Amino acid sequence: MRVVQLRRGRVLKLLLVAGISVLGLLLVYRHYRGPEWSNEILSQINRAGLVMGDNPGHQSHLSHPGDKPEFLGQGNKGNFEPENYGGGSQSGDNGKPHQLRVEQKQEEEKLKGVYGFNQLVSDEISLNRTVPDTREEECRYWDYPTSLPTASVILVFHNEGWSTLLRTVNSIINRSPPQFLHEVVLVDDKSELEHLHDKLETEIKKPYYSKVKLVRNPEREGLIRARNNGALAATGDVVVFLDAHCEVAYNWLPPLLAPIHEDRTTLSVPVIDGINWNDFSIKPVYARGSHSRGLFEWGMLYKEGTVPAKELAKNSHHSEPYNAPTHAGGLFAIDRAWFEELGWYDPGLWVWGAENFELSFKVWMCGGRSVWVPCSRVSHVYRGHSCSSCHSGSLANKFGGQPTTLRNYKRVIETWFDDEYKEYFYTREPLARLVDMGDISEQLRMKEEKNCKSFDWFMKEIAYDVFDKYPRLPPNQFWGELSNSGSSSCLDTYGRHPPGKMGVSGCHGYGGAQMFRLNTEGQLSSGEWCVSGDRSDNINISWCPQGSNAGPWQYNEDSHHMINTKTGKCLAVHPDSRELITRDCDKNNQYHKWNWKEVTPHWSKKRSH
Ligand SMILES: [Mn+2]
Repeated sequence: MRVVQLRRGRVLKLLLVAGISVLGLLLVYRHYRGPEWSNEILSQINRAGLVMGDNPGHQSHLSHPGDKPEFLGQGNKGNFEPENYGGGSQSGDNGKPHQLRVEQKQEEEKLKGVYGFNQLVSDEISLNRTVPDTREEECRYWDYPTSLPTASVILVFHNEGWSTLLRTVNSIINRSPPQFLHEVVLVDDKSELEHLHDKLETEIKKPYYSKVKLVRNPEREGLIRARNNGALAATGDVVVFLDAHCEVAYNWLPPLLAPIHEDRTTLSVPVIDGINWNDFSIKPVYARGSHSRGLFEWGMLYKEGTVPAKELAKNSHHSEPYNAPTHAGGLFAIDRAWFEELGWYDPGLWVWGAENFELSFKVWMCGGRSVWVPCSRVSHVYRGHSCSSCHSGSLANKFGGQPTTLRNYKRVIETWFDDEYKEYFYTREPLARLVDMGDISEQLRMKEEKNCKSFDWFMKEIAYDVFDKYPRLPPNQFWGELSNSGSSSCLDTYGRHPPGKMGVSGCHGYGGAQMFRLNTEGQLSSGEWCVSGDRSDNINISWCPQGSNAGPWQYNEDSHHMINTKTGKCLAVHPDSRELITRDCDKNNQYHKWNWKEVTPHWSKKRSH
């Protein structure tokens, strides 16, 4: 880890050098210990980090109960509102789309392939373009406390485009009250692209970027650990994580810091607007005036739902922050010391995935809260194109082909779920039982030590709307691959999404698109999708009915028939076309017979024994 730039006094610089040397040694030590990042090492790194953050008079920010934002009434502009919104006539100003010229087509396509979005369009848009004010009008009329905590905004990047990265930084510097913006910490997760080396270091030496500091991971860590590194290097009161291809909007920071100022155990989340990957226009993702909040289904896929009326009733204004069980993961703010108390992100999580749940669960269950903040807006580029620079590369080798996301889910549910709820996860993801999740004793110890509440409490008090969409799962009657006797092939979704047509293909034994479950209520599903049982011959992968686990399928272990009880017909394979069809059941026809077989993937624990 190398801190490339920090503008401080000479004494502080010396302290820094000492701190960094210790850090460097620890990182080398960690490097030789391999991928397991033990908490012991983490805490040592942290002590070194505190040397770096030894600002005179610096204390961690305390809660100020009752010191709340104040609504000034319609038409009375708040204390941190800008004079103007939007304006300007440069390319992309006001979040308008930008068009390229015909002769740029070749270069445009090349860069799309590298970055996953239209980098050439981004390069032609000013780094300090104006954006639309997508907030509800009420947001302009709030005064915020003037003694808010300071923020370290942390941007993790790997092979980020030049202009998208710097536009993120510019928007933060231009649109944050300087007294609250302590620093912008760039964490380079071992990028290969040329412009992110010397060129970037030279650029951020310009006085305009005096608050920007650059930390480089000595090896590729993935998003989760890279963020922990950023939080360790940060010296502000609050860490604000953003993706490195964002643009913050007008008066985004005070509303995000205010709930933390009031209660330091708050995790606050800005509302995301979309930056179009192709023309870089900025549009709201959510319908105007609507409020959403983060949920999950039992396979731990991130979901959102409309905020229940019960939550909104707790506020006197529609623009106020509201409780949310979880968040998408990319953008949020948390008090740095509280984050540390919670053990940062579980350092045993690999690469990407489940870290948003882990943090939300522990924040809520261990005495804090999480809110979404409608008056804090950040727009984000969603990639719309495959990209060569965003591949995991060396990361994949590092973890020996193990399913890192599934492993992360398992760590999180084994730490935070009660037994009853763990069963729902394993029902939804049977292969997770076979994953080696590593050691979670540190996480369990923290949970015990902080006397954290039960998951049942969390589900009943905070995430109760999860049940409306995703009720408690009944057990699987069968799971695995479903092979047809006549054709010797397996039921397959081909990885299609609803309402894609399903079929059969050669049985491969890896699960994936051939992995199915039949529950005790007749629902036949694959991942989060269901196998539809309509009257036509076409068997489709379709959306499961919301709020129900029921379905029409029944497997007869004697006849080996898979029967649709609505139509009374049997699932079958056409002997000639090899299409998936339904027919009147015939006990002598091998093409009407199916067998369930549990799969054992190559990475599973069972095999290695
Ligand atoms: Mn992103």
